[in-house]
Amino acid sequence: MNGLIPPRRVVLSLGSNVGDRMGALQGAVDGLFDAPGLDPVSLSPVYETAPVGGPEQGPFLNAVVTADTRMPADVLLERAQSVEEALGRVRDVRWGPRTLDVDIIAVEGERSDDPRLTLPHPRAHERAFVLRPWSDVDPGAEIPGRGAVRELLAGLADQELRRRDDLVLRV
Ligand code: GSY
Repeated sequence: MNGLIPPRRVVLSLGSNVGDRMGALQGAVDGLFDAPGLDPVSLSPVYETAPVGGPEQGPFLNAVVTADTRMPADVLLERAQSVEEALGRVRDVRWGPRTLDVDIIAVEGERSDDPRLTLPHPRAHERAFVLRPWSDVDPGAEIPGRGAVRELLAGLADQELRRRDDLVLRV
């Protein structure tokens, strides 16, 4: 061993429902991959989704990104948060409208109860806006302790989402 963490597959969820939503998602992709240490594997289609939880608010654009990295999960969290801040994220209301959310959904082989970064994400299994784009890019994906993403998604048919083929994210 050379002391390096071997590369691990990570899954990130992007969401925006304020201002230039597509600009925020593309800005997140640019910010995540501009710095070294995170190698893109796939970008999902973009979905227009009805808000889940929180106060009354406008529809989101959501997408999922998968990547490989040797970064420890806490360093990845710092990257995600600095991208949110760079895109002008203001955190006013819990579960309220936001210019950009970059959530770490899963880090291969890692489970954590740390409230700063719980892995896998504690609510991913009940959110179609995460599971649908994730299953597009990795149809065999599983959430440790929860089950197959495709099966979890089948139980969430009441959550509205519409694929936006006119909007395409690029690395
Ligand atoms: O945690 C992500 C922020 N968020 C979203 C979201 O991204 N999309 C939808 N559809 N609903 C949401 N509720 C919250 S909180």
